[in-house]
Amino acid sequence: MAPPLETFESSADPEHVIAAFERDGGVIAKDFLPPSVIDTLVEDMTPHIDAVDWLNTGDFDELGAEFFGRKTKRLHGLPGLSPATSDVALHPLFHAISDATQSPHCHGVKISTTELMVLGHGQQAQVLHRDGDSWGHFPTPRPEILVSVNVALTDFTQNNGATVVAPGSHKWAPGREAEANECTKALMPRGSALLYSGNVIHGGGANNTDDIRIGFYCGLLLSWLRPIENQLITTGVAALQALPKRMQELCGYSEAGWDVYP
Ligand SMILES: O=C(O)CCC(=O)C(=O)O
Repeated sequence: MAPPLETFESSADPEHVIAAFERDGGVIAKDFLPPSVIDTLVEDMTPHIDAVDWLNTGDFDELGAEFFGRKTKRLHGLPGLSPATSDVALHPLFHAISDATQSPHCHGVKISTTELMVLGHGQQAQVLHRDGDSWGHFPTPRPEILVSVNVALTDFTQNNGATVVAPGSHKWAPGREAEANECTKALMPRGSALLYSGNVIHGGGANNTDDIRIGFYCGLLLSWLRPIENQLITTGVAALQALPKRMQELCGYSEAGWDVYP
């Protein structure tokens, strides 16, 4: 196993967090959100989790089922399911990392997708991958097109599916794959968050417990790339209109792009 990702207090000097993020391709932020917000997110999401089946998000071929997980539930349109989604998407540390690593390449960012990732008993380890490969026209190593956060709504443990990360792999030459001894698990208590580069190799871990593991994902994408999720459809215009203005902009609910310019 590789050494663990560096863990910071969420109140740490962003410069130190950014330096570790740039070095390793990911960091863990302790107490990313207060317990009351985590409680609200869990409370708001639970009926929606209960309402869907495993592998709920599509009509998958074998490859898709394997990748998205036969014992995984995925929910989208999260701003419409919980207003506390804004606490994740607007988090100052998330934006400090995004600003530092993405602003050289754009005049703003948009949410690529919001996704609740619920791993159930028996979910196998996911194929390791780079999220940035969704915009595969850019060969690796490439600029920081996507900065992601995965907030632990449950503990992320050795056995319940903590995200597996290959530190440093955001800088690897194309074609290099991660060996097991080059990976580490993002072990973290509920309320903490994994912040990671769209270029770092990672994947959901195996859940060998009877409990579910819930990760709350949000990605910030260079504004000139097309988000994976269309929030106008998944969240819906009425719910978007109730959000703070900055959140609306991040969700693409704005008349045009110029209002995101500094
Ligand atoms: O579940 C996780 O921790 C990560 C999942 C993931 O990387 C993905 O679905 O792209």
